[in-house]
Amino acid sequence: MGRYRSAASATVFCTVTVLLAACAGTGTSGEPPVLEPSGYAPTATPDGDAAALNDVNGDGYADFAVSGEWVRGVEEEPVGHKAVGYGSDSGLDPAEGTSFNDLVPDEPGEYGDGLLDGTFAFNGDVLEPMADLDQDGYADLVVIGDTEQYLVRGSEDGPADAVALALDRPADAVGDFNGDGFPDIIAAGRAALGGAADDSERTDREALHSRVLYGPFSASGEPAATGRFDGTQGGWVPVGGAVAGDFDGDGRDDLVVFGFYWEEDARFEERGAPQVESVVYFRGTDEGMVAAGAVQELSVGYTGGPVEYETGAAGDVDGDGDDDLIVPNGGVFSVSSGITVLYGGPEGPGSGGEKTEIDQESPGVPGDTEADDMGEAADGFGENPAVGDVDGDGFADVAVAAPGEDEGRGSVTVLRGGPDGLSGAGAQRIGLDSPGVPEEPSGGPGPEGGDRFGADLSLVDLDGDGRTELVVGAGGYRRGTERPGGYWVFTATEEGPSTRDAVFFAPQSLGG
Ligand SMILES: [Ca+2]
Ligand SMILES: [Ca+2]
Ligand SMILES: [Ca+2]
Ligand SMILES: [Ca+2]
Repeated sequence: MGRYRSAASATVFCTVTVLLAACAGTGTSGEPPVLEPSGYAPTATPDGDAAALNDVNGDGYADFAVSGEWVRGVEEEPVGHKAVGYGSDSGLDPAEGTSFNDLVPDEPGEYGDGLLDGTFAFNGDVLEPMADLDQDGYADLVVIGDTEQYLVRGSEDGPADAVALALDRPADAVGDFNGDGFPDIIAAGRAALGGAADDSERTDREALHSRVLYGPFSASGEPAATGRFDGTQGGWVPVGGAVAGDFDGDGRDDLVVFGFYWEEDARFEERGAPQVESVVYFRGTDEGMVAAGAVQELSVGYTGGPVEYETGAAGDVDGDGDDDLIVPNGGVFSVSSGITVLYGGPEGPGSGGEKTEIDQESPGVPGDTEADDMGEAADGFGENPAVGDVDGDGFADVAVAAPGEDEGRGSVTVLRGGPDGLSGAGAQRIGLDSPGVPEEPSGGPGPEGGDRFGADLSLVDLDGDGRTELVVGAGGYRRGTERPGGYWVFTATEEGPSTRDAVFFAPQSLGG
């Protein structure tokens, strides 16, 4: 995130997806870049700490949120579960979590349809990072719904209360978009709004514009100011997702918006739609979000067929001070077959040097490139990218999933950043079959599907040592006849995430 810069000579920035504690460290001239927070205006944190990103209970350690639904069996309603687990000097203790199911209304059915019986589905309806939006020293959670968004306020005891935000559409990203040091919220205009796709009679296309709620927020959820920008290209391009990061390195977060539309959609022709682009860059400025053109390497424009990209992640993998954009080479209608890294620069993503593409065949990338019964293309290598500094060298690293690998058992690969950007050199693969991973592989082929290890992924410094732990979710993880799903926390060492002393918990057991 743009405002997280070193107080010393190092010029490495953190991003919204790099968690605060990942930025902890001491910058010293002449040494490799070290990440240090000096970002959001100092607040009255209990321990005097300047920032509280992801620290929901204000104890100085970043925390982790679980959000999803569980279907126990046939004809049973899905049960939602939202909880926070807390970091500490020894990492995350699943027994200490707090659920906040009672603070926000359920949206039953939205994610439950199509779930396998007895499976856990991650629905990702809590925005990352968890930032201190009301500036009381505790990170807060933004819970996303179709038409209602909630600010769940942190406290010494974790999630304390929830207030509704004045936002009638799904929130997409948290970042400091106007550079005043206070985190803001953007709702770009998610596909749920309809847009061109299902609203042929709509005349008020301005109503489909993207919204910005500028912080700081009051205790009752009132933003300091609000703004709008045309993130939906006149309402014609519903949004599949958005990634925030300071791609031009000016200290304000920017936004890459991923369109969600079909080029073949007849309405584009019939109703006289303008030329549209699938992936667009918006620059954060003092005056609001300003359209700065298509992301050329990704945009399929008006004639490129169905949009292939879902969303990605942002982080400074080459340590030059500009956030870089990491995107799976796949999308809503196809599994990923690798990732593309577009380096940040003065003109945004793609203007900071030649792009990097990494797949399972790239030098240094370990793992199974043999096709199984479902075919190698079903691996989905590159999905769910997460950014953090796993080895504490000051360069952001990237974890990606291949949830379909090995007939659905799944795996996770950690790729290292460095002065030349992201590469396969030194990459690590972790799966349920890796030595030392607690709990045995349970899934595999068959109509019930596999574990899908890597279906959820985060890099977060839970023990505050400057290296981000790897947190992996597997929604299909089975115990006996049920699939409660599972999470594993792999502690980061100087060599990166280690399977030694890994912690396992079932998602719905966090916080009781
Ligand atoms: Ca904490
Ligand atoms: Ca707060
Ligand atoms: Ca910027
Ligand atoms: Ca960079």
